[in-house]
Amino acid sequence: MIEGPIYNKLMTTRKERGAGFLLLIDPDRVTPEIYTAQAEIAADCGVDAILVGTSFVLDSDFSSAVSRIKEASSVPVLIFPGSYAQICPSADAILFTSLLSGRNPFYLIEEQVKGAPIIKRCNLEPIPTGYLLIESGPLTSVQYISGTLPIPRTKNDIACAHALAAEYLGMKLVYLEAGSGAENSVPVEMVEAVSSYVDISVIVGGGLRTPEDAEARVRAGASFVVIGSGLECRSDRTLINEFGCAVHVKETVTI
Ligand code: 1GP
Repeated sequence: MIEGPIYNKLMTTRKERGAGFLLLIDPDRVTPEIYTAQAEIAADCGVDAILVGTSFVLDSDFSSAVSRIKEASSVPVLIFPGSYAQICPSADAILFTSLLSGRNPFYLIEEQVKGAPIIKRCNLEPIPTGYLLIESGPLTSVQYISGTLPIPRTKNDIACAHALAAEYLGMKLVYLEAGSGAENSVPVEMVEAVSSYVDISVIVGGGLRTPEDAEARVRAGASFVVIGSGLECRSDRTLINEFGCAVHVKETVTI
């Protein structure tokens, strides 16, 4: 598969800034006023791309949320889908995920088969991504909704084997996911083990509450970190900026 412009842009970011800062907006949790404000200030605050996604749509109109975010933002907007029903044309790209850590055929392949023709029709750039759920404490929404068991948080060898399978299946990214608002984020040791084991870029997200949490994952080898609930309901420039500085380790000025 030919690599698309958004994937290439992400790779350039990783190279030039040390790692990329991905802001997750969940339109089920953030009001349109807040997410529009976040999208407007994203580029100035060091956000490299915005992910828009939710485990399931409650009362939000997902497609118009993506359009509003895209209109307000000058950084790429990627759909991070909870289901094929969230595919819409106004984004720049979509993380075409398969929940490889689970054994539920619905999230391994069925959603993808339903979504692929819609992605083509919408002319979206798909970025094939192996999605691995990592044990993080109390049951998270994504575990509950997907009906899958996460990889035990101390089993680095199992996480590495799944990540390598993603690479050998031709996926471009592997996402280590603790779950939104997770009590415990993906352990630094696991990020280190997986990042040094595979050649594809590693995304880490879920429960990263502070810039220090994010920086520790980058120092361990993560190419991208995702911050959602750590910023939710806030369009605080200072805090978003602090996450950006922490993630962009190549730009950090050391005295
Ligand atoms: C969830 O990894 C993302 O899919 C981000 O998680 O909301 O906990 O930052 P948080």
